[in-house]
Amino acid sequence: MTSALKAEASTEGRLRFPPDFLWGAATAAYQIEGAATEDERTPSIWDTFSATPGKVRNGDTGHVAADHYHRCGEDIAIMSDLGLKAYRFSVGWPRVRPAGSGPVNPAGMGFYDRLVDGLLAAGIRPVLTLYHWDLPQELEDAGGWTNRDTAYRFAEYAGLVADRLGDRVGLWSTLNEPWCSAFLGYGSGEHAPGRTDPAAALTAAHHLLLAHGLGVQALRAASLRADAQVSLVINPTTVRPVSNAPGDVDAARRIDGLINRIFLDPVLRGHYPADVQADTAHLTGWNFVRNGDLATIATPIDLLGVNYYQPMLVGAGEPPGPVPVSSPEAVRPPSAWPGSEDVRFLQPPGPLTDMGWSVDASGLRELLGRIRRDYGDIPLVITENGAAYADEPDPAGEVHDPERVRYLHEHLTAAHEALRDGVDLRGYFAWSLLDNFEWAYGYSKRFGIVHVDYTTQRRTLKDSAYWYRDVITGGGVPVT
Ligand code: IFM
Repeated sequence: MTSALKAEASTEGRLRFPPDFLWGAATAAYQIEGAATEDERTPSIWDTFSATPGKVRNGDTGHVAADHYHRCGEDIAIMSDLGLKAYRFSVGWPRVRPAGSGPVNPAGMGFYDRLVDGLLAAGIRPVLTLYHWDLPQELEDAGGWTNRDTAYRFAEYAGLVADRLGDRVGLWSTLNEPWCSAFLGYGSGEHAPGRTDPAAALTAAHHLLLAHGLGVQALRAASLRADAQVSLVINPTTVRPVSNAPGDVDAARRIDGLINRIFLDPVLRGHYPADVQADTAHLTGWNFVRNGDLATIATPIDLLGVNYYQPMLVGAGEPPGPVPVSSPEAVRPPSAWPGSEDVRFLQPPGPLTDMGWSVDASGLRELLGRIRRDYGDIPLVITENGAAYADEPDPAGEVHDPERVRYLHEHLTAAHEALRDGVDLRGYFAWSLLDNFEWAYGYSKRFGIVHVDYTTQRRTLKDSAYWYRDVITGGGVPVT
């Protein structure tokens, strides 16, 4: 039976999802673990970046974060209480292979070994991402993702983790959001390592893709479970032109190329989009692409992970009229978009989250449908979706977050619509399980469905966590 047929509205007023739908929540190593110098872990580019004055709000770092390294038992108990079927986490490369190459660090690997065993004991499926932005600093010192060699180091690391955890982890992702690693890390400099060179950003994007392809091959060569699935997680989005004027439509084409097709085309079709290469030809000759690379990058995957937060609205030139002014936090600086620096980013309609991101679930349904239409029936998982709001406990110690409940409700409804449209959607992961280190925003933004008091490390389930538990255990999303 197809997913579309299995997704039905129930008579009890709930949108029902397929019985084997993967209900989960996600985190990432640097954002929650802390213990940055323990057990032989060495610095990552995010340790260096966050220690650099002016790079992260309030000078925050991931040194302690949500102290998950020491509290993972408590956090698994919370997941269990929420009824989660799956937990998506990332492995810290500098923790398990401190210098980025060389021998495995038994203590660091031991942490993930215990985490995986703890999850399985609680009946929660581990979903492992190998790289969520914490490149070992030693590799950055050798050129980071602009150095082709980093892709080969990644593949070695992937094989080592798979050799150790492959008997128990069934769902693997190579990279999380390579767009951010490449274009925010090497283009706009908002993320580690903070470089601001558009050609370097494109070079990094290619080497990340190469790392993905080599990583898929290394995983398949390792002793994974027979039913293991391998995926890539990207952050594609729906890009809309502000009008049908040719300049605006062309701006949407260019941004769509740089955030969507630059990853989807090589991975799922085996070539780079010709228009993206033409748009950026004045910046780089693309001679970092070697014979055979695209075949490696297109090594088949079993699933595609989609992280969705908001759609984009773009135009060209001067505003044609009373177009709303972008929230300064809603869009990335032009330097994140090589070859499209003159594109105007506008505030899409809809309420805003605490990040200044617009709430528009129609963009999710449209995105999933578009991937299916343009790239075929590859199974999809929503590997991140969620919203930041300024939540704090009330005097009774409860955390009421009605905006997040509404956000999750609207986006899960859109996910259900996508299923009914025929999209082969296999799961949904709320971002995030816990409040955490939100990169350049430090601890100023709270994405968790579980509140973290960073002074006491006390965890408090927010209303959204109770709501999500009801969705998982109660048979679907309530129809309101
Ligand atoms: O916190 C991040 C996460 O690390 C990657 N995806 C987007 C989230 C919210 O910005």
